Amino acid sequence: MQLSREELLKAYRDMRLIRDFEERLHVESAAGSIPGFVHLSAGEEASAVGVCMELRKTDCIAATHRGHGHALAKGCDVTSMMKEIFGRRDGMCGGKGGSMHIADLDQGMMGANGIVGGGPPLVCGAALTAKTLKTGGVAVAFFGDGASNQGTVAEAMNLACVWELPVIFCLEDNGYGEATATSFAFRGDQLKRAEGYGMPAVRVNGHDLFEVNEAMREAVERGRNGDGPSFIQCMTHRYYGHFEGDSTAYRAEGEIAKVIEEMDCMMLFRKRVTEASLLEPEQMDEIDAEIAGIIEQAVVDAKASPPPSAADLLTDVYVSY
Ligand SMILES: Cc1ncc(C[n+]2csc(CCOP(=O)(O)OP(=O)(O)O)c2C)c(N)n1
Ligand SMILES: [Mg+2]
Repeated sequence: MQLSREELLKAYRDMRLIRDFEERLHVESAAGSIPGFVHLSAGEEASAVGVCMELRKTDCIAATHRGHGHALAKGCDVTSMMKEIFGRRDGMCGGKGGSMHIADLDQGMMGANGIVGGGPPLVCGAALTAKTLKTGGVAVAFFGDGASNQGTVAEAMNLACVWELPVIFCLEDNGYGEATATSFAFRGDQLKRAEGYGMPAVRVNGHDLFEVNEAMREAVERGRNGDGPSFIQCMTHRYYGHFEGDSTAYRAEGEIAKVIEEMDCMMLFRKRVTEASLLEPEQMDEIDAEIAGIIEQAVVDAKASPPPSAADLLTDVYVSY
């Protein structure tokens, strides 16, 4: 099915927003402005956006430790996220969570997660709620190739199949878990593994928004129709190190430069929509300029925002119902 002009513009805008957000954090992190660990998802925009553009606000996602892109694609506020990552009191979680704990339940963003493989069990809960209340909602778990070998992921997949939950398992396979190449950690076939639990599984080019989106449309339809979970393996690459400060000595020389030149998701998208006369280059240039301004302002606002006070340490300790 053809995406509308509005959907295409929104998809490009969201990918640009994530790319600029991450590139700016790369600079700010090197300058020492950001406390704590930062994991960037630049290069992986097409999977976050291609998946989230099919979701309603009330659908839930669980992200990973590399979760900025997922949060932005799900509709989380840019400035509030920037403030959170800078550890400021007005941040999305009061400046107490930082990059790896961004969450906004109003947007269906259940959280980034410092626990690798922590997301899939969480979304089973959200999906069970949707199924029980018959809302027609779905829930998405983003997780990495490293996480895919965690017991939590296996259990979540099995449970989702047995209970026929409307879960979409989105594996972002970027070829590495920290410094370990996937071939050192896994010898099987991800699709066969997912199919073994009893759900349909598909592998897509994670740099191609259209391929990701098509797979997601089918998966969402299954979920909303009560036909249970689905698995999508997005083959992708992260452009920066595992974390900011990583020397990436484990990469071959020129490995990422080649990916950027040959299959960058923004480049592929622009080529596809201009060749097919779906969008004008100028429309995308305008978006680029608009997003550059938004990111600049978000950083200015984050730097001007106060840090949490000592008294804030004693709040958010217990949940109040
Ligand atoms: C339960 C758990 N084990 C180990 C770690 C340390 N750790 C953090 S990120 C990471 C690699 C994750 O790789 P992958 O799932 O492929 O995600 P990617 O970083 O490639 O996006 C590991 C082992 C952790 N945070 N949690
Ligand atoms: Mg990985």
